[in-house]
Amino acid sequence: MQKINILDSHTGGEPTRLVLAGGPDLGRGSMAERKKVFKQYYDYFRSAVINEPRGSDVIVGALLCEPVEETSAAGVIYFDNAAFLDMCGHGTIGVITSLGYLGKIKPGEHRLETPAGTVTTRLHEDGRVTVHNVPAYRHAKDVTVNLPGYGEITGDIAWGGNWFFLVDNHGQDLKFENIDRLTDFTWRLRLALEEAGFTGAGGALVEHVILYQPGENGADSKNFVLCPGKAYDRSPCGTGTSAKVACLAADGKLAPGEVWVQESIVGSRFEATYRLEEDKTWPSITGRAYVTAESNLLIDETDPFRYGINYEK
Ligand code: PYC
Repeated sequence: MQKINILDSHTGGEPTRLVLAGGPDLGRGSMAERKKVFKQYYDYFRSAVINEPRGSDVIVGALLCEPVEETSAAGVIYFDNAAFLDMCGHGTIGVITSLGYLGKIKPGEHRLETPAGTVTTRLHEDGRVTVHNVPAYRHAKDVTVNLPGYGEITGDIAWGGNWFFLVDNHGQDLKFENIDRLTDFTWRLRLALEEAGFTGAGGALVEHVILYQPGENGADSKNFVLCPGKAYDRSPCGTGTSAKVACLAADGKLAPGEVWVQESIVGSRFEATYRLEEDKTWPSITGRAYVTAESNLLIDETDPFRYGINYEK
């Protein structure tokens, strides 16, 4: 019986499952190199930890790794129901909160190595976490795709640690009760974007889509975020909000240091700012996570669904 020690948390409603022990040995390379090994040889582990019958589509996994640099608190590789992620904002807030809960770190500054690069984080005394993310940038402005039944939809393609298509004018009403319709709309948009050949830098797949509308009660904006495996992000999405901040900065709509309050479809909020350094936009995202469970996952070799339903190893 294989045993996997985990700590679950949620950040603004979006779960993070931190794997503390029992994960695969990915070697001693950078997190980007270890992510490649993970993907090539241990994809079944990703599925076993995230997918039914142990998990659900909405969980984002985080494999805790020994860091390369002594100055880092840890390394981490993120994954979800469909794929591996280069970076995850809500996940980083969850990981730092979890490491604080375990007594492995104290309030203060902590570096975390991710496949997208090393991010600096701050665990605040009051439990909030700030993530100083990797640089974000807009790759393409005003990209238009034709969506059958809806007409032309225009948005920006931007990087915030993952690739995003960000859309302001979409004709949708961003309300919790419309989640099924919003999921269907954004999924079609993602497929249309791919079919039309629009990508991120180097031909990267744009696997997240975000719709925006003006916020209320102190929020600058409300969003709906479609994740790679068709689940929606319950949090405002840290890497997506980083991409948004980069677009706002590029349009001269947000000054360095100014706070952008991003609300999610479930009403949770992140505060975002950015600084300009070396001609780059460096976003910072602040949010709050809560630990929800400490447990062990068990993999029984005789269980036909041990790696997930419909998973072929
Ligand atoms: O917070 O960056 C994020 C994120 C990515 C996917 C789900 N959450």
